Amino acid sequence: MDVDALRSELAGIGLNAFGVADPARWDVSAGRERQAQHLLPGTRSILVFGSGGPALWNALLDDLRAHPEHLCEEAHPLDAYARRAVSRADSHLGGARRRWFFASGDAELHLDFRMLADLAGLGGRSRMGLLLHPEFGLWLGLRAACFTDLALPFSQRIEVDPCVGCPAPCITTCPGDAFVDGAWSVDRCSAFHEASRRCDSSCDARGACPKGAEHHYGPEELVYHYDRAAGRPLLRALAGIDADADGYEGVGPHWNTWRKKVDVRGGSA
Ligand code: B12
Ligand code: SF4
Ligand code: SF4
Repeated sequence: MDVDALRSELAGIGLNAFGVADPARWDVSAGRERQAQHLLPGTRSILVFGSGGPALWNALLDDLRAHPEHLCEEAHPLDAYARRAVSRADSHLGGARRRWFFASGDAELHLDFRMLADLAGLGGRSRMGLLLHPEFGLWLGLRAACFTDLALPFSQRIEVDPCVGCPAPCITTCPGDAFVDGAWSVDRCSAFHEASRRCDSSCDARGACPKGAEHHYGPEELVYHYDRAAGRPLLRALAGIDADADGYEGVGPHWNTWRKKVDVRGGSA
């Protein structure tokens, strides 16, 4: 078992943010069927992996140029790429008992990854409703978590509010009036998406955050994450893949229907 080798292999493809959460703290807030002892009896640590900045996207582009079938055969190629990388690197955990979960919208079982990453010390809770990482700011995706019986030292949680002292350009820049009492509201933001196409392919509020601004995603990656219908053809073009070869259309994010598709709580705590 070599957790450092696992970390370093995954960091090499852009899963460059890592922390270890205490399952006992997770169990306090997770719904009953999401509690560690239910997901993997004997869990002693939860490893959490995120991707900061554009590194994962760039690694995906390299992979698709070499293996176009990875785009053509996957509805969500970035998520699929992260899963493949995890399944290759998993052997570093040797005989440890473990169970992996992913943050993708089509995961079999949804866990609240913002909460997991918070417990694993990856960042603090921002006004944007996103986890704000000390280095990558809001430019952090959460990708995978491994519940394991390995006893590892837990990462230090970031208790301080990452937005303290900031004049909050996120709020003043937002064209959709999506903040209520200084915090992002999913319902206000979704209502604006319903009424206007202004935020179809980007979020000005997120883009205005000064923290980790140097890790801002590039324009193509932004379109891919915010507007899959436009982002998928763009990804095909970047990877040099013909539209006819691609078996999928880009779909999502589902601004107004996600509550019907995603349940990360799974019953009361
Ligand atoms: C459904 C979903 C959506 C829905 C609903 C969003 C929402 N806020 O819940 C829609 C489609 C609208 C959406 C939009 C976006 N999403 Co989204 N989404 C998800 C998904 C799949 C599940 C989230 C969910 O079920 N929420 C429902 C409940 C849990 O949410 P809630 O009650 O509002 O949230 C409570 C808890 O999260 C809790 N909480 C407890 N501990 C902590 C700790 C911290 C640090 C935070 C921030 C919150 C938190 O606080 C909230 C209020 O009580 C997750 C992946 C996952 N499995 O976690 C990604 C996820 C949350 N989304 C993400 C992102 C980046 C986005 C977008 C920017 C779009 C995009 N394409 O990139 C936008 C804007 C989101 C924003 N400003 O919050 C990232 C967040 C990364 C981060 N750094 O925090 C995630 C983790 C996906 C990923 N792979 O990284 N998303
Ligand atoms: S997507 Fe648009 S409405 Fe929603 S927070 Fe971002 S800028 Fe505001
Ligand atoms: S702009 Fe300022 S207040 Fe808004 S999320 Fe970033 S740090 Fe927080």
